[in-house]
Amino acid sequence: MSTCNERKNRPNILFILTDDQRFDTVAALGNPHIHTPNFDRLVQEGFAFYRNFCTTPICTPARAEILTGCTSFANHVPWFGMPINPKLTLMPRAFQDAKYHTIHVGKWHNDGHPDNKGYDYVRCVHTDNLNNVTTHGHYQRFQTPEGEIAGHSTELYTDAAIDAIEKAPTDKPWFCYLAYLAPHDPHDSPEPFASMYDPGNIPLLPNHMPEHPFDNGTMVIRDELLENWPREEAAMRRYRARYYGMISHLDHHVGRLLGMLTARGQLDNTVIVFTGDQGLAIGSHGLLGKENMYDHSIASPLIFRGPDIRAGGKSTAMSHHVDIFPTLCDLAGISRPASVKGGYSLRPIFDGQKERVRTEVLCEFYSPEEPSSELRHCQRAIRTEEWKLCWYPLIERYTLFDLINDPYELTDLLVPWRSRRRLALESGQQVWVKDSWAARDVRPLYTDLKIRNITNDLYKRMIAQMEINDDPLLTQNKPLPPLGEMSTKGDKTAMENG
Ligand SMILES: [Ca+2]
Repeated sequence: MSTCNERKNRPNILFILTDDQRFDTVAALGNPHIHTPNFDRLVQEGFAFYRNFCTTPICTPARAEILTGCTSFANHVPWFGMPINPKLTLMPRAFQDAKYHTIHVGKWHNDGHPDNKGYDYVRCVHTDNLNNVTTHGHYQRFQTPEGEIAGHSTELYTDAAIDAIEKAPTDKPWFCYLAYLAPHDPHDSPEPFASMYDPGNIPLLPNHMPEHPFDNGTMVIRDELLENWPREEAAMRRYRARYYGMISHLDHHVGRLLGMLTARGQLDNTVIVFTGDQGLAIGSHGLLGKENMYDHSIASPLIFRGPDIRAGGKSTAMSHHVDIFPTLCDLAGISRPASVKGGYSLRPIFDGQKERVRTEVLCEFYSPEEPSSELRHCQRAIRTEEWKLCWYPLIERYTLFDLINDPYELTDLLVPWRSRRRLALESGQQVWVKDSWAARDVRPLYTDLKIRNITNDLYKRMIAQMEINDDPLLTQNKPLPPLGEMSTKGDKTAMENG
């Protein structure tokens, strides 16, 4: 019985990470156009965060944030191919040190190999720098000690995770990091998922635009070149239908994992975490990829299910990838490594003791214009629960969005009011016009004074967060005040009148 009690106190951990999955691709979280019964079950039996953010919305940095519990600034991974700061303790190492049996299955995409990153058992590493994989899209072939395996990545990784869990030692808990390659492109799910969604029945996203209104510094990155400009409506419906097919296929295999845990009697002693590395535009704002500061790209779903986690709980509080590591330490009852500094345990939110753990999130993007050109800081954003201010240093432009009244980020409140008003009157509906934000003005209309106060407040918060994070842009090209120099007198007057 002592073993039983110990296991009860130290739950198994099944961490499910998907690739490029938007926050709004779970039916139970409000998308009536997608079929995700198993993700829905996790929502119903677990606790869901509506907006979970990363700092840098591409694979390698977002994964480094999860693995280290530190932001891209602290873990030194703002771009592909950069090694994680070696002073930081990785999540699998922390669980291995706490006598967990640690398993990695699937996509790695950080420096080195999971073989020497704190994992006891490793299978189906994509892309394996030990060269035991061949791949054509999602169809992969791996050499394993048990022989060759081949098939769709989602199916292979699920099989490998189930096998690894079934083989895990029974005298200690296990930690399984299962990183799917789906729903990343190419969107080649097998039938019946490939034809599950009729493009004609998929409505355009509310923030569909033929082209992004201005150059954000990352317009010709790989992901943006997968479809033509302007983004044609039929092409975007087709793209999304195939993407949704990938997600429903994933969901089916997550159902197999839940079935395996149930059959083994481990479902109620396992903490299941489901999240994605970052989102994807799939036509929103005229973009296809995730290399931007909009919520569709910086956010992922985040769901926890397990002992001591309130079933059916939901929170609109902002969470962050760097919160996952401390939350899992908390739920497993293991000590948090000293290097895990960027995040907060979300357990007080599960328990109803706190409504939020953070009041703002700083996001960034650092990329070359062309694959071989130099890296440049091209995007920054400060996001609160209500507002988002973005800074594009290459073109010295800001945008401001009201996330409560304009959750699709359609109306840049820093575009001169008359211009927006005229365009809305002319069009009579939400339409896109090059380098304008022609959405109908959200009501109530804002006064210049209110916009000024909010913008200046967000600017100060952005600079403060950049200082906390040692953002190199502060010394290279410090963001200018969005509305010109802020005088103390002007601010005071604004506050008094506001
Ligand atoms: Ca990704």
